[in-house]
Amino acid sequence: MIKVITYGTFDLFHEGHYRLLQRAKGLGDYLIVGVTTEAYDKARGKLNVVDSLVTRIENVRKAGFPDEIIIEETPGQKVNDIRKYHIDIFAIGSDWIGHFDYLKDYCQVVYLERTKNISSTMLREQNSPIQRIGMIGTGRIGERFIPEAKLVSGISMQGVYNPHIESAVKFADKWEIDAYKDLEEFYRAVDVVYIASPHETHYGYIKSALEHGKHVLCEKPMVLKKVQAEELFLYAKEKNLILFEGIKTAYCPGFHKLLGIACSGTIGNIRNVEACFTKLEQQENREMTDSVYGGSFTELGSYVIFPILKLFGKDFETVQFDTIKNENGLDIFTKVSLRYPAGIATATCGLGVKSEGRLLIAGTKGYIVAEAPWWKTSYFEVHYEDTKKIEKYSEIFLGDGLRYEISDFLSTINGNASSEFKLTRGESIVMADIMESFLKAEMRKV
Ligand code: C2G
Repeated sequence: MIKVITYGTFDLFHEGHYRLLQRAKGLGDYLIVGVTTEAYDKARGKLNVVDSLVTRIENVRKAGFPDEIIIEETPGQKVNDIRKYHIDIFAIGSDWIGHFDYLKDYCQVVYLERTKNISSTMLREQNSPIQRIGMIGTGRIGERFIPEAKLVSGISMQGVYNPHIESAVKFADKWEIDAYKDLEEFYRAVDVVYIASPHETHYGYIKSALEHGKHVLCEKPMVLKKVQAEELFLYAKEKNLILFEGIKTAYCPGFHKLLGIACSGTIGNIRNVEACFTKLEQQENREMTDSVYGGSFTELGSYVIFPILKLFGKDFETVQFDTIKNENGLDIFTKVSLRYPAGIATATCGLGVKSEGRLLIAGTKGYIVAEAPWWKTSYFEVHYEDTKKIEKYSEIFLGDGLRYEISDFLSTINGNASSEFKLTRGESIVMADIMESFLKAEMRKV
């Protein structure tokens, strides 16, 4: 009996897939089809798969050719599967020519001609037209956003708005996009808006973008007042628009793995969370000189408060701030203590003091530790009383990580997979509330 194996995502199952499976089956007597998991597709950079694993398996089964369906979870799995299932032929579409020649050491490798003019990408684009994204602000984060956005299919970078037209033109030339100095013209040219302007301008821009019927992804901290966050989320809801706060950790696959383990009972009941993020900043930068909106907490506070809200929830009993200030009266180091009914948490951040920058989650049975840069989680450990027992977890984190946030924002717009649980409106509102309390405690005239 000749055994054949093939693999694929088989998203939005189409004729190309059908014909591939048909010909793969025709190469032998028994066909095994490996269907990729969501985590594996994310890890290999396929961020916009629409159908769930169950749906994709069901579609492959219904095609009628496979004798057996397996799950593909890791890149090295093909070699092991070929040995395990005593495979004679590995078949795959011609878009992969050469890529799988290394399998020739184990079985025959056949590249089947790809069916022309049909692909999952094409169907995704038909179902959900390409979203033209426009960016407001041309700062450092904007520089990081564009290369990441290019990796997410389904959106295209249209242009940038900055009231300082010279900055907009310079930025637009560099990235080969359009520069707009007129906001109305900008809104006419784009479908969705990414806001990366100074913190204090977020509220105004979000409101006007929503008024113009645009979905919005806004950099953290989205706003610095609770009522503003409440008002904007309500307004977005009324207008049936998506409003996302861009805290990239929230959308990072490794952080989700960590949250899952922390909440699974593995370390018992969580009693203490300590999150720290420090980044030494140049004295002359805006963050160190803007005496109203600058300082370490407005800059980095969202990152360190976020895991605490995820693990302990929104209902803390007390919140207390301690700061060390520079000569401009700005906090260069801030410690926030939150008291919950069943636990305590500290969020520490600094722009003028360097610390180890770790995330520590302590429970009644053990603790989880993720070292810096835990906000781009790719590795963490679980420790227990028995010091010899250490569980190690790693997860892919590609590039600057903004691609995960952009991809989740896009799929929410397209109504495919809701990612809103990753950072809820309620959590964003509490975050704005904490920011507001901080600015009040610092007696800043916001
Ligand atoms: N295919 C095809 N014709 C098309 C589209 C896809 O023949 N018009 C083939 C692909 O070449 C592949 C299979 O259908 O052999 C599944 O395609 P995808 O769902 O895009 O999966 P892919 O990313 O190619 O999976 O381990 C995973 C595999 O390495 C590749």
